[in-house]
Amino acid sequence: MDGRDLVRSVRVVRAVGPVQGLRSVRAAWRARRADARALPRRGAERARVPGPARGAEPQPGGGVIHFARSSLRVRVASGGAVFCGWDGAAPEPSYALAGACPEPDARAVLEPDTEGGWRVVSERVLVVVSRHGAVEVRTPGGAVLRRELPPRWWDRTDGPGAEAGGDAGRPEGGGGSRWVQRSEVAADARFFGLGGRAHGPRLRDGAYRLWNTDPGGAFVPGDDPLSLTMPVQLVVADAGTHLVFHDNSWDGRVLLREGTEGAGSGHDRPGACELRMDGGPLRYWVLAGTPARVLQVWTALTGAPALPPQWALGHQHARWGFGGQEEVRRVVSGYQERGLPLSAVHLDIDHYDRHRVFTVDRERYPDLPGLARELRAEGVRLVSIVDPAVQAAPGDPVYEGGAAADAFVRDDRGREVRGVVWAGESVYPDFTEARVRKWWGGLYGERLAQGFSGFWHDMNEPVSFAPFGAQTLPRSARHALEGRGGDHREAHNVYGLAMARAGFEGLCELRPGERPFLFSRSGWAGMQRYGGTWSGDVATGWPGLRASLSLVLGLGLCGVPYGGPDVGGFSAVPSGELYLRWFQLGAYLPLFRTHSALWAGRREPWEFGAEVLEHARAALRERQRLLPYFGTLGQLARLTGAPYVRPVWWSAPRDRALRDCEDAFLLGDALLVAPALAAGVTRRPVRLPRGRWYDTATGRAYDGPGQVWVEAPLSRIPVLARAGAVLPVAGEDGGTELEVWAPAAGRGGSGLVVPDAGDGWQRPTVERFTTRWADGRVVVERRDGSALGYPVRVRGLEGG
Ligand code: NBV
Repeated sequence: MDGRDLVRSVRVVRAVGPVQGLRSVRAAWRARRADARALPRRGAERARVPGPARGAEPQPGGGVIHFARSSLRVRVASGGAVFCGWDGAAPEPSYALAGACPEPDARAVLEPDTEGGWRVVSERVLVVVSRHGAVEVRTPGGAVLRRELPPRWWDRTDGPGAEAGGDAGRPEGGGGSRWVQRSEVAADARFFGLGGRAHGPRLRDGAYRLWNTDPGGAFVPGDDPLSLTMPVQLVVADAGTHLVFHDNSWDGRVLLREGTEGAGSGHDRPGACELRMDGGPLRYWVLAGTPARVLQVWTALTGAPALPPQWALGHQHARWGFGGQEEVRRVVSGYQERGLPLSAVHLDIDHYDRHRVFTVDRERYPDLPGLARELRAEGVRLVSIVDPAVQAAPGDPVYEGGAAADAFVRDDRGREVRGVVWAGESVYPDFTEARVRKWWGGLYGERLAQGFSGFWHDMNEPVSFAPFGAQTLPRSARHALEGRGGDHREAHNVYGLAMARAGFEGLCELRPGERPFLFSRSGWAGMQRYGGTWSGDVATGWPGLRASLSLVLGLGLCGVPYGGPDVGGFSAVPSGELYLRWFQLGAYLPLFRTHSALWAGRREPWEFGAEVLEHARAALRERQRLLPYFGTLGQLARLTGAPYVRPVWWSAPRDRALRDCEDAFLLGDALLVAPALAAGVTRRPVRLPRGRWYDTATGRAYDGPGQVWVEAPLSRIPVLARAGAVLPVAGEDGGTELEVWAPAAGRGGSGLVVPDAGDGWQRPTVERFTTRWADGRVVVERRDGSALGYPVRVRGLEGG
């Protein structure tokens, strides 16, 4: 035990008390012993590289290239995504892929290249494989997007996976060998993604771990990893944008180094990425094109984002420690009395009976279904936290049910793995098994009967408190992994994803007419199929506010569009100014939720004085007005993969100044939001993409590209509208109207509207509008020529 362990022990004991603290020490020892017993020690290893190419076999979409000591499968799928798999790795099985692997593109062909290499030529990308196994992905025009150097493996020579040279006999996909792959990208490239990172969205030089981790208390930029990592990088360069996804859930590290340009001297240093994995297959996908195109192909590959019900786009208020149903009522009345829109209240673990999942503390919540009904009648839903760990308490129905169903993770000797969480000694469902997901999904019936409408998955990295060692399950813990069998080294990162699947599928069965609303702290590539996410325990403070934006932007680029922070920060009492600035940012993010820790004060907008209340009210009303636009963006995210919240370079990835801009974002196509991210800000610079932009508060017009200074008084954050934009907003009477921003002279504009069709599974209709100047007036029309169907308000005329 070192000093850090000691600090951690104190924290664990403080969190769960001395008895559980002692249990957590025992659990940590057990985990250490199990790992020592069950996992192979790092013994003798032999380094291996592919060696020279020996020949190739064409296959649909590409082919297999044989090297002296490995093989590489290259397959271009319809839609243009390129799959590369070494050592026999195939695209499936995969936790990330949405369903069947896309069909190969029959037109992509494998051909011999110069100097003994091979190439796969397809419509959107060219893949060139050198004689020694370097792989270049190029644009059809020949510009190199990414160069992967030949990989290197370390094969065990004294146990499973030991082998002589050659590809034969090696476990499919490379099994347990460690491996490293280095790649180069253009000198001007910028890296984004890797899941939720607090110090982005631009990922600077450094090491990023791929291991979902509860940071254990509040996190700040620089803390890494957090709860939601994924091996997905979006790389943006002048030559083009590409996404690379290493489909491997094992622990790993990504080392990034941005390149440098030699100012025309010809001495550019390329950007570099090194991926080191502790095991698992070496297989990856590369998707190239514009950012919009890349996200569209990514979404086709890994699944369309679940559409939150309309109410989940309104303001939500959470609290750890409401105290009971009377207080919930008081808070809701507080919102109503002050004319503050509220759409949901979230109950944390304190509403459980002694912290046990799927129970209710009946003393504090004697009639939860009654409360839910009452609130629902007033337009407010209840959302329940759901933790995966189940208290190992004989007689507890959830525990007994799970034990009878053989649902819990076991160790190498077949005993239940026991960890410690809030409720005490606990067991963990193995969500990597279909029948366990089914059992767990059924438990949401109890939540629905209590009147809950939505679900908030927490602690699903998964967490087990530990004074030393990893705060999770032992790496040797056994998992079904859909029948393939394996251990926690492979299952850890997909645990939250598989839990989300269990909840989502259960809810679909239990309440087939309504779309589930679910968001999850941990997850992995593809989690958007089941729901969204939130920041986790972001530290109260200005750096935490910045981290909030970084997380939402980064995850959007990894295909998870619905997310948001704990407004006000999780960990401490914010100043009125910080709270307000957070609130104003939150109002433009998909999940708009106030939340705090038990000890961190309150987050109701009236707790910070009259001035903050007035400005928070304005932010809430603006959010309410924008709900039809948020609804449209949610539908478009589902249809196209484009996130609600996009970096300002989204449509101009070649604009380097935009690429480096991290303090503003596009909300859909129409709006550019520039939050106040530091104390005392009253004006701020804003980097504009090309075209005319209107300050929505003053109507003043600015012309991009370039940087302008705009007012950012305490009462609001700057929001600019693109000239020619058409967006749906709620009118005074609650009906939808079109807000149209005057196109620049001689130009036109357009916008999409996807009307709210209710909270079920109705197929959306996409309505397209155009706008233009005619005879000195702004004219708005439906693209299909039919009647407009909405009142129109033209803005931006006063700005000139
Ligand atoms: O359930 C309590 C908290 C929750 O409020 C928070 O949002 C989660 O991120 N939870 C973490 C567990 C412990 C936090 C110290």
